[in-house]
This record gives sequence, C-alpha cells and structure tokens, in this order.
Amino acid sequence: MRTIIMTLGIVAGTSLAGPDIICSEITTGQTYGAVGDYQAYSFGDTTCNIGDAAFTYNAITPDHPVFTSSLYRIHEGRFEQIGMSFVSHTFFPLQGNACGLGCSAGSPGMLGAGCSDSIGAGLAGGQSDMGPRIEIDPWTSDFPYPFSTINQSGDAVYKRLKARIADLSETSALFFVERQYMSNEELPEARGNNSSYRRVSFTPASNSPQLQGTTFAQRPAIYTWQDHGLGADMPDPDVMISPVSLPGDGFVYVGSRATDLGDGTWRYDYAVQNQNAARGINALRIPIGFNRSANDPMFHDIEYIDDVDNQIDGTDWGFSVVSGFASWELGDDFDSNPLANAIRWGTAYSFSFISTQPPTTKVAELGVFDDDGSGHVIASIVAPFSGPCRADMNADGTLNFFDISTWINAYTNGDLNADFTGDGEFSFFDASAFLNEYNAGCP
Ligand SMILES: [Ca+2]
Ligand SMILES: [Ca+2]
Ligand SMILES: [Ca+2]
Ligand SMILES: [Ca+2]
Repeated sequence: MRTIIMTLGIVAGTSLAGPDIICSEITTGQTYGAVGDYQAYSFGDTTCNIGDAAFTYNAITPDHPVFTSSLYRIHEGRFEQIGMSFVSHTFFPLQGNACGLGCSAGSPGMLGAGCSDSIGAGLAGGQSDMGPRIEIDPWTSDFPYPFSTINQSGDAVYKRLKARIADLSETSALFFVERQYMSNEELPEARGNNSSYRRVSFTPASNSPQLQGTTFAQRPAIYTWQDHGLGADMPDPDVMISPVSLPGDGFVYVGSRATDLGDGTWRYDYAVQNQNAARGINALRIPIGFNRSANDPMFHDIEYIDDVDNQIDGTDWGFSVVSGFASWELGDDFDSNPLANAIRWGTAYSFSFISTQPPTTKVAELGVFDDDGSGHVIASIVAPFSGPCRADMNADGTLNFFDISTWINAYTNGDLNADFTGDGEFSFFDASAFLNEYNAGCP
C-alpha cells in the first residue's frame, strides 16, 4: 500500500515539472518626465526560476518571458489602480543564485533551474523593448513577434509605468508597485505566482520613488488592501479577498470591505483584479435583496493612454439596482466589442455604494467578458444583509405567501438572493434557513 501511495506522489510531482518564474524582489526605481499631467517610472527587480527546468530567453523570437509594472494605492479605505505600463520583453538572463536555490546554469541564453536574473531600473525602463499589453494572451503568455511598436521610443512617459501626478500627491495614501511576469513555457500550475508587490512612497515635488519595507513575493497587488489596510504593514482583518479561477484560464481576485459610517449607513467597497485571465470580466453583481436600495455608487477604472493599448474603450460601467442586485455592467461582451472596457489582465477596477444594512457574507456574480456561453463565475464577498427582515423577500413589511413565492422563484432561477446560507450553492439548507426565518416571523 505504501509503495502505491509513494508512486502516486512521484507522478503528481512530475506533473508539476517545468520552469517556474517568480519576481522575488523589487529593487530600485527611476523617474521619468513629467509630461503633462503624468509622471513615469521604471523599477528594477530580481527574478528566480523556482522550477526544475530552464527557461528560454530568446529576444528575437516569442520565446522569452515578459513583465509589466502597475501602480496601486490605498486611499480613504479603498484599493485603486492608478498606473500601468506596457510589457517589457526580456533578453539574455544572468545566472545568479539570489534565491539561494543552488543555480544549475544551463546553456547561455537560458535561465537555469534555481537560477536568478536581475535587471536595474534603467534597463527595465527601456522603451524599445516594450510592447502593448493587448497582444499578450495572459493565460498562455503567447504573443506575436515582432510585437507592435518594437524599437519605438517616444517622450519620457511613453510606454512606461505612468500615473497622474495628482494621484501620486495624495499624502494620506499608501502606494504600491506590482511586478508581473508571464512566460509561455510555464505549465498552468506555475502561472499563478507571477505577481509580487512592494510599497513605495513618492518624494514631494520631485515625485521620485522610494521603495519601502520588503517585497511581498508571489502576491498580487490586491492583497495590499488586506496586508496594509490599516497603515503600512498593518493588516486589515475586515478586508476579504477571494481568488477565482476561471475554468481553463487564469485568476481573478475579488476584494471587499464594509465601513461603518456611524450614521446608520455602511459603505461597501469592492475591487476586482484580473491577474492573468484571458477572458476578462464585464460585470459585478451584488445580491442585496429585492426592493432594497444602494446609493452613491462609485466606479474607478484604469486609463489606457499610449497608442496601441488605448484602442481599448474607456467608457465607465453603468450602475443599477434591479431585481435584487446592485450591479455594475460594462454592457458589452467580447463578441459585441472586443475593445470594450473589460477588466483585462493586470488591471483592477474599484466600486462602492452605500447601504443602510450592516455587513454579512454573501456571494457575488462576476460577468465573464469573453464567455463563450459559459456564463458568470462567483466569489465570496462582504455585502449588505438583505434586511431588516430577510424572510420578507419583497420588503413590503409583512410576511405572507408572496414572500414564499418570491423565494421559490428566486431559488428556481438560481438567483443568489435565495442563497440564505451565503455559499453560492442552492440546496435544502437554503430552503430550511428561509422557512426557519419565515416561521420565526419579523419584528
Ligand atoms: Ca511562475
Ligand atoms: Ca473610464
Ligand atoms: Ca413581504
Ligand atoms: Ca446556499
């Protein structure tokens, strides 16, 4: 018996074989510009191959990793993306041992198993080696070569990680830079750990970056909200982060938090970060209960500025409170407009509204932009309780047959407003919870 188990273990281990890139440290920063309202940056880093096979770094074919940089901030309790770069195409790797894994250097032009590479901020800011994000398939990391705008440079902020100076000048905000790698040689199991972040501050007047604290490796930027939500290195236990794996595709993360405004209302903040999902997200739907309200909606997306990627439409999503959901909807899918303002890989959009109801745990729907008929995916979130009396499904102040009928209809339709257990599944336990609350009556 023991032999069989060990054999299975070896087989499972073998299935994970291959190269596995991570960004282990963000090391240096450099400033460019300003140009108009924007300041630009580049950051150096150290990467490690923590897998058991070498990576190819062939600069003149599509067989090399690429990386990108993004800027985020936590401001007034919200997590927001405020900047993004094009992707940088890598070339000849160094063969160091920065991760202490014992580098077995392969042939020249390969990053051997256990080996590290590093790049300074100056090289990382090279415009000639940067191409558009939109040409990268974030799940397979395939892209055309030569990529668009290869060898093209421009003004100081062109292609580089850039942000509005006004967004950087908010002294009460915490700022974070995220580095994300992508490689078409990684197996699916090795693709989820390719984003790392580090806190950064900006010197007033010069806007120059100062890296702070340590790098949070293999951790997408949305976790800054949880890791630093109450201040630098002060975690916020009220922030919920839910990873969602799209079938046959990459990861999307949904963050949520409720803030008691002290006047009988709560502000609900949400953020959706698409790390590496090719299909994108085009809706966020929060079940709040039928005939309940949600007010003062806020929507924050990302600006696509440079020539190729700015083909992507910047139209803000619409907000509605309809049929028991507070929803933000893009209003397009990939088939109707491939360049619509979906939450694409390497970006995070933020949302909020105000409710008179205190928080509970529920499940939200995320619309899939390029869904091929597969429909939505779900994620656990903090959301307003459907009260004051939840069994009063139609919120008319009395309990009667219409509430039972409304619950049964919702349950039959797979409507999350019937999910009384808040787990995203529809089962006997939801019926039991509804009937118990109905029989207990409302105050
Ligand atoms: Ca990896
Ligand atoms: Ca917009
Ligand atoms: Ca009722
Ligand atoms: Ca349920």
